[in-house]
Amino acid sequence: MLKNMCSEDYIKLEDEIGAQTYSPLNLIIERAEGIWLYDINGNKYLDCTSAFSSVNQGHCHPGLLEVFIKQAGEMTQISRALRNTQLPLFFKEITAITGKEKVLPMNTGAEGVETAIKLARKWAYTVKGIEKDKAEIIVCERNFHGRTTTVISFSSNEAYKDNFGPLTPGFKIIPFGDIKALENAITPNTCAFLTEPIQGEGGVQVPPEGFLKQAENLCRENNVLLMLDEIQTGWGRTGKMFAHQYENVDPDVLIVGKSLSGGFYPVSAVLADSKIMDLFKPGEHGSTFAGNPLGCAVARKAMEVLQEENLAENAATQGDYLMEKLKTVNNPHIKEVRGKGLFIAIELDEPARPYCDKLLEKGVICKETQKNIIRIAPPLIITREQVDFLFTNLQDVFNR
Ligand code: IF1
Repeated sequence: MLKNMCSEDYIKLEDEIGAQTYSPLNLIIERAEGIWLYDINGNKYLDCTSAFSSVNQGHCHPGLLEVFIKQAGEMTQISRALRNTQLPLFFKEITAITGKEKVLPMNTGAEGVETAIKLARKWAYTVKGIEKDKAEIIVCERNFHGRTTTVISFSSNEAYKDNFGPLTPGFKIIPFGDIKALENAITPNTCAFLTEPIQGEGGVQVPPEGFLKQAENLCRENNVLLMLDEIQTGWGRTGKMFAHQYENVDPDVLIVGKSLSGGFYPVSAVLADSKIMDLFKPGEHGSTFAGNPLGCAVARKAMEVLQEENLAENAATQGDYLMEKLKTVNNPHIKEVRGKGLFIAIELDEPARPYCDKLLEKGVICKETQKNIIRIAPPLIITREQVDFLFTNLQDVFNR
């Protein structure tokens, strides 16, 4: 670190040398703990982003730190060319918590989605009997599943695709939550329906009650795999361990990431039962760091923390409480308050960024999405009094 660097020095350095793929808030954070972030000027902020929902357990969870340090001192990465003491235990624990028979570990969410697409296509050709290279996957408008070239190929956001062609074919887009559209989109070549149970980047879009269960039934009737991306909705965020549990849905393929490691290490995974996962043969898929012992050790502890601290239940309790209070805010620019658990959005009829800037002045960090939506997703450890602090500031900003 250059001696006595000020905010401007950090910003200048980052912006001069880094690819400009984000427009971050001009805060230089130097410490994070629990629900709090601290900048280099000694200011303290309540983090309502949870680092894109990757620290549901709270920043720098002490139990995770202890496991991270211990494992880092013994063995961090040895590749899947060898076996290690952490991987099978991670496999046992993540299949138990998700209720699926088999698991394929990866690193990022996008890699998990890519893995699921490969699995669905292999199932299409070797099990369903779809003609080679004709398999179709149905996805939803306003989906967000990652930034790789195949994944952006099925984005409905032109800005995510423009200048990145040629795009990967084999995807159909339907309106999110529209069961009739899903039924009409299914053809004999359809191998899977891929969706987020609640769309995150799309603006915390909650589908109509029963949509997921109807989609599951349609998929079963038409021999189509239901693949759920719970990378953001998973790990307690919506008030249950997984959002699909609200409708007692059992996806054929489940994709998880983000808070699977509590923010200590990129860990993602694809889960499915044997009849699907066993289609992958040695040499057909992999990744240098996937399944590494450090990531596995942290992920095991991250899942344990979620369960031992009842964080899904806390998300339900505090989220319901906050949602009810937000619905009492009387501001003509608020179009809707929606969400589940601590996955909440305030939709406005005007840009959201000015509201986020005012919240920042009050020590609350919220991120806008889709320009007019404020997303509120604090770590799931938030207490009732901290929710009251958050609400008081939201109320002040909306009552100006
Ligand atoms: C960015 C936010 C978005 C995701 C779902 C897969 C992935 C993500 C449902 C890919 C990633 C991140 C990526 C980040 C913005 C952020 C985000 F809502 F969480 F804020 F986009 F919606 N499926 N979401 O939400 O996982 O490869 O990133 O590990 O790219 O700007 P990844």
